[in-house]
Amino acid sequence: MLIRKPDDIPALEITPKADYMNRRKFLAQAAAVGLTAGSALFSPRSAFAGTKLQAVKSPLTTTGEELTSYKDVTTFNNFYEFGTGKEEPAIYAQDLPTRPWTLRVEGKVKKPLTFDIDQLLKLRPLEDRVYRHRCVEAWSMVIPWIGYSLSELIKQCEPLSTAKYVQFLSWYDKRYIHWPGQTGIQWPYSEGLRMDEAMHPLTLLTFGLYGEVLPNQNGAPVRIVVPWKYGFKSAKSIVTMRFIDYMPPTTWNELAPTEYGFYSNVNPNVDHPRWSQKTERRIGQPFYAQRKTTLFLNGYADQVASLYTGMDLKRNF
Ligand SMILES: Nc1nc2c(c(=O)[nH]1)N[C@H]1C(S)=C(S)[C@@H](COP(=O)(O)O)O[C@H]1N2
Ligand SMILES: [Mo]
Repeated sequence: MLIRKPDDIPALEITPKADYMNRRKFLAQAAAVGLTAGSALFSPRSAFAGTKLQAVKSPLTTTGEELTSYKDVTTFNNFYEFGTGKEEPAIYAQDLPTRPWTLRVEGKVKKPLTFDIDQLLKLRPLEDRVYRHRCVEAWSMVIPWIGYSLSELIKQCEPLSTAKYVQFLSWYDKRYIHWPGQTGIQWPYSEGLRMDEAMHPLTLLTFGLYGEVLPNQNGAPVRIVVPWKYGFKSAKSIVTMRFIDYMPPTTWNELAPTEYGFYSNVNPNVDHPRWSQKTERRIGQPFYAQRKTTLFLNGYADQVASLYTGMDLKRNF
């Protein structure tokens, strides 16, 4: 993507190795470039950051993979609301106000409900689930998430039989967006799933990772994780879930429809128009071990291939 950034922030061109988790150092850097000067918007790092979450091991966890380090998981991110550089969300997402937070369920449901985040956290027992995470940009990670199946929440709302898709809308406040207008993205970030995909037990309503609440840059306080699809299907920091009878417009599909389809199932046999999807680079691995063969449906074919029987996955990419 061709994205120009303001050139008045050279001090923030920090190496991805820098320790952004050190709040005080960050504040000093921010102050040095005048980020906090006169800014009422700048809120201190969430009081919830680092809070432990109790979770039980899930039978749906992925085994046999080495976990990507906490540091890589939390400093190499895509979260365009907070910048387009991989290292930017870890800095700028500290502004994300994660409390109070509500998730509104609307549209074609018998019970349109608004859940407070703390209510959502207690709705079902939290599970530890390791998933492979494959970005459309051909890199991957292995992340120990915490959450419960999205289907558990959906059931509470009793969708009508006319609900065919569910749309997820992310938090959006233009006062906090970094370099708004420069990505061409229409905010809020929008994603969607077909109803059967949303109801699949692997689709995780996610509150944490590595035993604690989600760091802001990973989509605090609640996000979706769909492990057999490219990462962009997994909307972060969601505030609305809308049940609808049509395929919803989605951020990346609207931006570049020939490059990003609605389904976006991980598929090594369907290349992106500008690069191959046959292999991936596993973040954090030594150079000689980084290249991995990409697996059909990201290795989850046994569980989810039946959702797509009879569908031409080259056309429905
Ligand atoms: N709201 C929102 N959600 C988003 C994105 C984003 O830019 N905004 N990026 C997506 C992409 S491209 C990926 S790969 C994953 C990255 O999640 P992670 O940073 O927790 O690894 O989040 C997805 N969800
Ligand atoms: Mo991604």
